[in-house]
Amino acid sequence: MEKQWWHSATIYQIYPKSFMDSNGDGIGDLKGITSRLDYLQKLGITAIWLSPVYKSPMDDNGYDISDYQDIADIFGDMADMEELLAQAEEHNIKIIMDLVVNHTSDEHAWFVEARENPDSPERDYYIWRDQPNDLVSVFGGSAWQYDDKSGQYYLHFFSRKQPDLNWENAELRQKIYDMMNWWIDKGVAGFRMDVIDLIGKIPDQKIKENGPKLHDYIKEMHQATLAGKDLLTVGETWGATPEIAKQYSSPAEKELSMVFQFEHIGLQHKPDAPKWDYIKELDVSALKEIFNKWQTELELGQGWNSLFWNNHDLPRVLSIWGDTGLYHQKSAKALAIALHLMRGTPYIYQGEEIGMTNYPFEDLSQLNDIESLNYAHEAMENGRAQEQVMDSIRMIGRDNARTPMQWDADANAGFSSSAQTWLPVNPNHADINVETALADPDSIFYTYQKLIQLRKDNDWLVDAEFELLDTADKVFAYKRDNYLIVVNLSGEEQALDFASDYKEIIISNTDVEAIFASGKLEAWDAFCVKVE
Ligand code: TEU
Ligand code: CA
Repeated sequence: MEKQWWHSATIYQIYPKSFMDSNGDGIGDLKGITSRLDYLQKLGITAIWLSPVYKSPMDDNGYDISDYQDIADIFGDMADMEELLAQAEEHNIKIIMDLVVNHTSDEHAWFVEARENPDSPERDYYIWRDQPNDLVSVFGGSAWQYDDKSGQYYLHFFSRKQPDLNWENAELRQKIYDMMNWWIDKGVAGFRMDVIDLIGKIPDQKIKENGPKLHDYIKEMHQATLAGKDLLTVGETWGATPEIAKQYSSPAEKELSMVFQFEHIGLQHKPDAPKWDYIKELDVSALKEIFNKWQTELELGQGWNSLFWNNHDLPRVLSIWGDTGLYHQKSAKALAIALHLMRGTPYIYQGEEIGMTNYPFEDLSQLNDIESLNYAHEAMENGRAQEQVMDSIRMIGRDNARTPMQWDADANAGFSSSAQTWLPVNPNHADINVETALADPDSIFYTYQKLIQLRKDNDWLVDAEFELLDTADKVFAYKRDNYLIVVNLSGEEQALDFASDYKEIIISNTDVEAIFASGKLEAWDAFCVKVE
């Protein structure tokens, strides 16, 4: 396999509204990000995945784009974007853009024209039908919206302000490729492709993801934009299996570098139930099985995976699977060690590296996310008690990941000079913040810093086979090359039921010698040792 820069890279996701506010309007912005590059360089990341900063009415916080080649006013302007690219390069950090091309905003010029003028070429960039079928939107209700002007319905898998694009239209596809090339020419290092598995949809047959032409489109896109360039591309593919992941990410297929697959995240809720029916207790055996499957079935040279616990759509992992009390720091390090030493490209979501947690939301007025708000209204109309609804949102709602980054213990966590931040600052910022983390050599931050460095320095992290070890249920242990990784994914003591000698401690959150002496793992113990 030909080694690529992203095989040894760790990527850091920034949600721009929540990272750093430079002008005191309570909303994060591009200048804010630029002002924090020193911090990211210290962490050691190779690239930033920047969630959308394009022009947008912000119905879905920028995942509803009205102009792909312009910047939303709240974030700054194109000069600020160029400055971020230039400054990031100075800091040896690449920028990966979020590519949202399954849908646009209904305020995009294409859709405005399509609606105004049914005879225009743009009409066919979207999907119109005389009658709706029973497809539903991810954000609740029908996936079809009636348009008075033309007397037809248009398709929207997300909000009604996010009309779906019609990838059957070759002219539209070419416009998307031109736009991608325009960004590549500006110096971006790749794209994270939003719900890319939906672009082959056939609504009349109720085919959403993995439509028959999906991979033809991605191959065409690759030839038109990515071919011969040294870019990272990662497709968001919720339902991918290892076989599907190979189609996207095998170098021979000439499609994408890697995928985000969410099989492990599926353990956060009841099977076949909406995510709101969450399960807080981590099923460690099931998690091990899923990791084992992906690590062994997506073979080296046949595809590439990403590794993540968090993103802007998910709860803070410490609040659902880790510990936010006594073992806050230790569980955060344990989860990081468990994940980062597997094969794949790790992604860190802003604040994860300091152990940020869910927000204690009390009522709907504190929320912003369209998904949570639509769910709340729908569930309450169907008779679900408000307290139950709030309980689900508090655990699993997307706003948990989106509260402002906690830079210091000051009033607004150093995020903004305004107290009116667009989402409230978590009250725990007095303890959990960057300043405190940097001052403590034993903090979660330095575990992440070390894991990032290890990945850069060690080829075994890329190449070595993964072997799951047979251990106590709650213990996740694997071997790669001459390295042994052991993590107690629970708050209870566990037996370490295999004897081993070790040569060198690579990373740990505990006293490794004591573990081998006693044969016992304490709560959230985690380490990697060289054994031969
Ligand atoms: O997410 C895809 C998606 O399906 C999510 O809506 C996800 O299912 C849900 O949030 C989990 O609860 C992508 C983006 O990451 C998300 O932020 C956008 O809202 C969505 O696409 C539409 O662009
Ligand atoms: Ca701002």
